[in-house]
Parts: sequence; C-alpha cells; structure tokens
Amino acid sequence: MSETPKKLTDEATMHDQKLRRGNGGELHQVAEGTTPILTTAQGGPVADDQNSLKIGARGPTVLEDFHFREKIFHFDHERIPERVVHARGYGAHGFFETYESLAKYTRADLFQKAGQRTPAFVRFSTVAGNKGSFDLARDVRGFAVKLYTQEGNWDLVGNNIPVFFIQDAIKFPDIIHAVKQEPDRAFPQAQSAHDNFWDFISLTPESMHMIMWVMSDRAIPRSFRFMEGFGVHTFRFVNNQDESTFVKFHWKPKLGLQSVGWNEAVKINGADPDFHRRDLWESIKSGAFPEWELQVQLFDQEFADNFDFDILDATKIIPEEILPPIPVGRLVLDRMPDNFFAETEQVAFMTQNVPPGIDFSNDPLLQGRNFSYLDTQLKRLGGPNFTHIPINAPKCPFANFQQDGHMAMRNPIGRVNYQPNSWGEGPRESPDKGFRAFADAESGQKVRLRAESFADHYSQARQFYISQTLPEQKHIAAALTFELSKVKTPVIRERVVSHLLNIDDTLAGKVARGLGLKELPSPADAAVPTRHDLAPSPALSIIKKGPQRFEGRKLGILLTDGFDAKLVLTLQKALLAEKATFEIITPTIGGAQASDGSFVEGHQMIDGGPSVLYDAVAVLPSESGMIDLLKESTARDFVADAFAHCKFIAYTAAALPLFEKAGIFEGLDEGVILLAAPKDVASFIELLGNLRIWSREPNVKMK
Ligand code: HDE
Repeated sequence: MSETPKKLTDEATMHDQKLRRGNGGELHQVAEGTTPILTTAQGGPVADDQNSLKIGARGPTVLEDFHFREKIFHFDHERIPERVVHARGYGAHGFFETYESLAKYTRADLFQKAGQRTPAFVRFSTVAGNKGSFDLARDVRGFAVKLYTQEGNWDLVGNNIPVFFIQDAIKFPDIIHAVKQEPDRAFPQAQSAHDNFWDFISLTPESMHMIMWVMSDRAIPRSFRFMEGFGVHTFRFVNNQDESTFVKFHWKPKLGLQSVGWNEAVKINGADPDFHRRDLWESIKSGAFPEWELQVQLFDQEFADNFDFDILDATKIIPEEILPPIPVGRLVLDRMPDNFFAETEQVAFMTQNVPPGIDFSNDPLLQGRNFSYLDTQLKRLGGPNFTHIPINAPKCPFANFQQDGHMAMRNPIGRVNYQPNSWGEGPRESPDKGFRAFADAESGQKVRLRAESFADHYSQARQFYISQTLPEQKHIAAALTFELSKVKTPVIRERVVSHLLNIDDTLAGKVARGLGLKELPSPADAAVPTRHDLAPSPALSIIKKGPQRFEGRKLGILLTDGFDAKLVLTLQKALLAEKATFEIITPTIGGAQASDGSFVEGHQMIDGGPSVLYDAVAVLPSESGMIDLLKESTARDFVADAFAHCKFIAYTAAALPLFEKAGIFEGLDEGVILLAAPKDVASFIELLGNLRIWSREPNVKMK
C-alpha cells in the first residue's frame, strides 16, 4: 500500500510564520533551504508529522506506521524514576579554585597547587517534595557538589543545614516515610506540617537539634545563592605520609545569607513555584555568577577526644567560634546545563565517590549513605553503566575492564578484558597513586548499639536557639506553632512541647500558648540533661551574618503612565552600580509612558509581579495613574505584603492614597522612604543593604 499523497497546497500565514495548510485545515511547517529535515530516530526522513497513517482519512490507524509507533513509544518512556528523596532539584556547572596548597593535610589532587581549577557540577534540591513541587517548601536544601578531579570524581553530597534528623542510617526510610505524603491520602505535598512527621519527631529526641534548624528561616532560603552548604559528617584528609586529619566542610556564600518569611514563602509558591530555579538561571545567564568559599574545620584525634560531643554524631556541630573554619578555595557557578534532563536529572551523586586523599569517618549515617547511593543509581538510571552518561563520567583518564550491561557506551577494545594478563595490555593497579583507605585500627564486639556519647539530644538544640536574634527566635516559635497547628492529634502536639521544654522554657511557653494548650506538659524524659553552659554561637544566626549590601538582590519598581523618568533612571543606575537587579511592574505588560514622553517596557503586569518576588519595592506612580491603580486589588496587596514582610519601600507622594487603601498609612516607619527627587535615591540604596526592617515586625505580626 502506498501512502496517499497529501494535499499541501494552501499557503497560510500565521503573523510572522509561513505555513502550509493540510487537508483537514491543520498547519504544516515544511523544511526549505538549509532547514534540517525531520527524521525518525533511525534517520529516516519524515514527510508528515501531523497525521498518522490511516485507512482513509477517517479510518483506523495502521500498525505499519513505524514513525507514529516510534514517536509514541519514545514519549511513553521519557520518564525515569524520580529520586526517592531530593526529587526536586536544579543544577549548574562551574569550577572550584584552590587558594593555597593543602598538601600538608591531603594528597587530594585538587588541593595541591594554588590557583588550580577543577570542573564542578552542583545540584541544589529540596528533600520531601516530588519532582514537580514548589521551591519554597519549608525543608532542608540539598547542596550536592561533584568535583571532576584529576584522580576521579569527588562528590560532596551535603545540605544547607550542618546537622541531620537521625544518627543511624537505618532510620532513614522511617524519617523519609514520615515526612513525605501520608501513604493512604497522598498528601500533603512537600510539607512537614502533618501528623506523621511530627509523630515520628516527637518519638525521636535525637532530631531536636535539626528541628531547630528546619523551623528556623534557614529552611526557607531566599535563593540558592544565599545559602550555606555543609558536608555534615566528619571526613578525613589523608596526606602522602598516610597521616589523617579530621575535616568538616563548609560552603559560605559570597553574597551572604538570606531567607524569606513564612507568609512570603507561601505566597511565592503560588506566584512563582520555580522561584529558586528562575533565580539561579537568571543570575548565571546575566553573568552574575554565584560564588561560595570552601572552608574547612580541621582537627586531630586529641581535639575529637576532648570535644563536648562525639564527632561521629551527625546531629552535632563543632561551633565555628571553637574551631574557626579555614578558607581553602572558591566555587563559582558560571554555566547552566544545555539540557535539564541529560545533566541535572541524570547526575548521580554518591558519597562514596572520594579521590585519594579524602576518606570517611565512622559516622554511622555516612557509612549507611556509602551503601545507599550506588544502589539508588541502578534503580533510577536503569543499569550499571550510568557512569557512561557524560555528566557522570570522570574528566580524567580512566581505564578498567568493566564491560557490557544495558546501554554500554564503552567496552574494552581488543582481546584483553581481564588482568593480570600476559599480553602486556590494559590498565594495571598502582599501589603508589591508587586510593589507600586510611588504616584506622578498629576492634570491638559485633553489636547493634548506639554509642552512649550520642545521648545528649537537647544541648546543641538549645545552643542554636539562644544564638539567634530576637526576630529569628520569634520565627522559630511561629514555625513550630504553625506546623503543630496542622497536626490533628493533640497528644503529638503536647509531646513536641514536652521536648521544647528541654530546649528553652520561653520557646516552649510561646508554642504552648500559640497552640492554646491549657497547661504545659511535663518535660520529656531526657537521656542526658540539657547543658546550659554552651555559649551562644553568633555564626548560627542569619541576621548577625547579614551582607549589609543589596548586591545580588532585586527591587520591584511599580510604575504607571506619567511616572517621573529622571527619578526612575537614577534609581536604575544606582541599582546597577550596586550590582543589584530590578523589574518594572506596570498595570499592563505593554509598559508605561513617562511624563517626558519616554517609554519603559514592563517586566511584569501587576497581577504577575506581586511584591513577594522582590527583596524591596519602589512605588513610583503618577497622580493620574494612581486613580486607576486604586481600583486594582493586586496593587493594594503589593504594598500591604511588602509592608507586612518588613521590606523597605520607596515611594513618590502620588502613592500615598494606595498606602491608605492598603491600611499601612498609619504605621509608616523609617523603612518607608519618600523619593521626592533623584538625590534621595542614594540613601535609599544604602538602607536596602539591611535587607529587612525587623523593628517593624512586632507591628505586623502578633506572635
Ligand atoms: Fe541522601 N540520599 N541519604 N542525605 N542525599 C539521596 O541518592 C540517603 C543524607 C543528600 O542532588 C539518594 O541519588 C541515606 C544526609 C542529597 O542528586 C539516596 C541517608 C545528607 C541528595 C540517599 C541519607 C544527604 C541525596 C536519593 C541516611 C546531607 C541529592 C537519590 C544516612 C549530608 C543528591 C540519590 C542529588 C540523595 C540516601 C542522608 C544529602 C536514596 C540512606 C545526612 C543532597 O541514595
């Protein structure tokens, strides 16, 4: 049977596109000139990609339509299993640059020479939500770094929080089951605010330190660019003399730390569920490359033996004031992947990927992870050859006798696929250059036992809490109250409060009042009493470590027709000089015309650009423009939210009726700045460096 020739006679024009119209009115885009011809995956040219092969135009589709079959087959198999945890993520390429040689401590290739650069790929993620969940979930963020060193890939698979919920990997399936959607109802998505999570937590006191971190603003970062990263576990550096030094890894963002508020996060999730993705994409595409400094806390066995807590316990930190981290290099992200699936989705991080010179400690969480990550790649990427995928392949010379398996792209060439062999071919081992595990002396009985040195569950939770500024402490109390308010079983709420009583009485009291508990429960039975002698660690507070700059942040500028062009231009120039960005929000996306006749295009129309998307706002309408804007409720929300979220607001006098309508006129404070003339811009920009005006918070938030 030959295919009936199609009638593709009609020329159709869709605005700027020339097309041909088919028999049923459908449009065909036909290859002409140098345009490549569409082919099947086998390379066969395709004549018609709009219609399947049928018996008559209205008849059944025939089986022999190999083009249709191949196209649909491939589509049906496009998905691979999402990661069981950290399913939602976003990655970028870059490089790591070493400051000075660390040869004294480690023989790891990437740390040998000052200025040495190592290619890197980083994937940021949330933990609990599915692949399509929103970015601003209250959650830990994954901070996974793959460094393609000259002696093999090193994956530092960390988080933005330096501690973890559990002490032994055997509990990982339980904590993850508990936090994800409940199995019968399949909700809530990407939220810890539900019974199962808090039930598990209330019965797992070792999680209390981590709970303080995830209830703090650290769990709702403003951007990946403003987050710290941590290796979490204690690792080892091993030098050429096979001497070991313990090491903890920290990534410090160059632009400082910043988070959003909870009410803001909830609204961002609606306005732009891809808020963090977009932020990374836009900053890298615009050439503002995010940067982190790698810092290491180095210590020996003696320090470990004398430290207050067990350095193998991943629910504990070593405060930076006790052991200051040393800067050793910088990580710069300067290129987005060409294809999200090929790179970000298929990247396979594994804690056990360490080059010679880096080794593990006995942290039982790390030991369990070293088992898990290889296993998960087999399931997710479908076979043992996932290192053949370019994003996972080493960028240094490599050779071995692994062969065959699904989708094998590389096989040994020639006769030899084993060793030792007599053919003088193929790679051989190197006792000198190869990885040598640190020869730690181990002894003991085979037991299922938690070390007694892991038993203090509350002291560092308290230390974290007392290290926060007042607004940050309030946010922790509010987050706990919110989360527990979503828990339907009263006894679980009470149980959590009973743990809080072992952390801080004021915190426990606030949460108990917030939940409307009639009386305080008795404190949870603690394995070890809480220490009150641990000094506050300022390094744990986001606000205390604020950047004092607006660099890397974004101002939302709300304009109407008739705006003051000179003022807006001065503002834009000042922002660019500060290395900050801005978006223009106008009543329609078409833009606005200034009083001098000049024109500015809108980045957002008012409905699409709520103030939650910006770090601060400027409301600079004209008097006539304000007449219409007063009828627009999203404009009212724009200023009401900016005010409620403690943001700095610049305005022209014409904006005052909108402030009145938004109910903020009475409470205007020093965070609301009149731009009467271009000369006022400079002091506004300086003020923006504070990022938020926290002194306003008691006036806009009850608890
Ligand atoms: Fe993971 N974790 N994890 N984890 N983890 C995975 O590996 C696991 C833990 C972390 O962007 C999985 O490839 C166990 C701590 C990140 O692709 C899986 C335990 C920390 C990512 C897995 C932990 C992490 C993962 C799922 C208990 C912070 C995302 C998909 C001991 C230090 C990496 C995958 C990416 C991913 C297992 C605990 C960080 C199942 C068993 C602690 C950033 O292998």
